[in-house]
Amino acid sequence: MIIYLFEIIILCLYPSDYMILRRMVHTKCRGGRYLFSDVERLVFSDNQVPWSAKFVGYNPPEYNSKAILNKPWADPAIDDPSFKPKWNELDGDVNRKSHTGSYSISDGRPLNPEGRTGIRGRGVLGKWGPNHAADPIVTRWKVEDGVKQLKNSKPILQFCAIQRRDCGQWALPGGMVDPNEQVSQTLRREFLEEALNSLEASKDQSKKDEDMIKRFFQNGVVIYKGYVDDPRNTDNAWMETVAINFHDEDGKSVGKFDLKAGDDAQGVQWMDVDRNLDLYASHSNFIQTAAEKLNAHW
Ligand code: RP5
Repeated sequence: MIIYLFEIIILCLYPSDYMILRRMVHTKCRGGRYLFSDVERLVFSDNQVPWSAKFVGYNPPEYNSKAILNKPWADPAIDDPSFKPKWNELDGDVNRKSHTGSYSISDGRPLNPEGRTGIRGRGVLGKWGPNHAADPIVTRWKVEDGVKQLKNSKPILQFCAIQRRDCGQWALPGGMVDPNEQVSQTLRREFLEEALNSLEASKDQSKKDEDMIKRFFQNGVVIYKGYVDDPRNTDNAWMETVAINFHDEDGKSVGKFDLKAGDDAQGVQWMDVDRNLDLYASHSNFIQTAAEKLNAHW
């Protein structure tokens, strides 16, 4: 009740601070050097994040990585005369709609729906505007000698974590939704590639894994759909995801599989779920929601 009253007071007195309180985003894509570059993000205070907040002379540096130029999965440069994107729409094979609703366009560029990031351009991201991903949260209970392990009287959940090759951080085995791909396909493909190394498995093994994952991934619970606080986000390009929990209650399907890192992952493990997790982007928040839904220790 006290927290509720506090929120109402902040909402009435300081609307832009209230937005920050509710969203808790833009911590990982603000300040410091932009990934794989020597460009420093412009530094500013939390209440200057929303576009609605006044920021006289806001003029952040521009960064567009050369590594994505002419890649088949990437958009052309924003000023390429042949580039005529349909913002906020399904643009041919490319989904330019945002889970967050309609985003604004300013000077011909999409504007990050969660506000300023201190850098313009699209950084290392392939698409201007939303870049869509999908994250499988594969969980099982922590069991030792046949006994479910508890902490503070609640069972300990474990999830399948991968170590990202690009930054070394632990994360969910998610990935980008390919053009024309269904989210359900992306979830299966990314899990097979990153956590079961399907790209290097024998044909037989691959087939077995695929069948098992197809069955196991039939019943998922949507944990999150929306904007991701990803360190690659800029003022004009950002990550969005759909995170789905697939839980192996008795540990007899995916839970008993030997995990093997592959593709963009350099490590993989069953990781204990706990509030001290420090994962890539907003992944700790997704895990917290999954733990709460399963009434697990957090
Ligand atoms: C995050 O980036 C998403 O939550 C997803 O886990 C990931 C997708 O990007 P890549 O792993 O393909 O680089 O924002």
